[in-house]
Amino acid sequence: MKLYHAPGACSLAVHIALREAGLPATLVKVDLATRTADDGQDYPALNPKGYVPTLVLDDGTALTEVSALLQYVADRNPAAGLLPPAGTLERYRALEWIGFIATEIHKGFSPLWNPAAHETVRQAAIGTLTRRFEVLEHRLAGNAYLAGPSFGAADAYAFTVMRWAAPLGMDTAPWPGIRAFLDRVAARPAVRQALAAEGLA
Ligand SMILES: N[C@@H](CCC(=O)N[C@@H](CS)C(=O)NCC(=O)O)C(=O)O
Repeated sequence: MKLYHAPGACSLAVHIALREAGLPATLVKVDLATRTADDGQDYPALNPKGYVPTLVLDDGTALTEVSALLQYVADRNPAAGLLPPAGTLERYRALEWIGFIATEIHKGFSPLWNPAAHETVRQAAIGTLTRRFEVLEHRLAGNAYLAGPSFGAADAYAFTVMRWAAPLGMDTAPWPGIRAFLDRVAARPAVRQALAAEGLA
């Protein structure tokens, strides 16, 4: 497989999941400003959405969207325990967290990434994200991981997007559960390897 990614972007969640699942994948860096890929691939032709991540399977099929890719990776190696079996309530609970992270937190950060965003828009985004962070904090105050007793796909995604908070001006000091979660996940060997491979260690 090949993972088209940008260092530290949401593609990191899929990268972590691949390493946690022990699935080999070649990393290909994409320059998001120019939409060019390091391997010379015409990236918009591969993924007309233009953004990362794209996972190219061994038969050449391109799959996109973090939520779908996390499920794909988890299902390639169920023994890694990244997601509970399909059809179980635990699976839906994990998908509930992945959906929350994707739509409420990942996309909630969008105005903070936009240098042209007006200050009122930025402050509104910070207000909404603060309320979403409270949901995470409530869960993580008494639980090591989001969707179950052990690390899973939702945690890879939450770790990835919550890393953006401090650099985007949202100090995580008010949320000790989130801070401890970030430290806990960052200490995992697969996560350390993923961060190092993306030049983020
Ligand atoms: N819905 C997409 C969102 C992906 C996304 O937001 N990718 C960002 C990086 S985190 C990106 O590539 N942005 C550049 C762009 O949109 O042009 C997914 O879940 O995969």
